[in-house]
Formats: sequence, structure tokens, C-alpha cells
Amino acid sequence: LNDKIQVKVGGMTCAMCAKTIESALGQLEGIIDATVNLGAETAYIEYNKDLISIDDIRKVIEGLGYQFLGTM
Ligand code: 9UX
Repeated sequence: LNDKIQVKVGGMTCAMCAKTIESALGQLEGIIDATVNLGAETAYIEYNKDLISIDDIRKVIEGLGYQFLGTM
């Protein structure tokens, strides 16, 4: 069964930032859906925790230069 989380993301300033994160996450094995809301500074992520962890997701977001500010 898939898990669903909302991540607070810092450092996004334009709409392309959100799309960059969405497409990077969306390409990962185990990510079912990644939808980033620029205005709310959140990422909705549906994933298979047998294939990918929250820590993996955090590293991808940080590797792109944004901040992973926690889950909610
Ligand atoms: Mo927009 Mo975001 O020019 O990293 S893509 S600020």
C-alpha cells in the first residue's frame, strides 16, 4: 500500500522550481505521484515505502538546492 506525505519545501521562487522538483521526484523508482504547490510551499508525494524512503526524497530535494523543512 502506498504512503502519502506532504513535505514543506523552502527555496522555491518561481513556477519552474516547482516543476523541477516534480519531475525529479516523478522519475524516481517508487514515486507514484509528486505534486508541488509553489504558493503553499508544499509537495504532495505518494510513494511506495518498500522502494523509496523519506530520507531518499529529502536528499533529492536538497540536491536540487531546495530545503526539506519537514513533513506535515
Ligand atoms: Mo525560477 Mo527556481 O527562474 O530554482 S526555476 S527561481
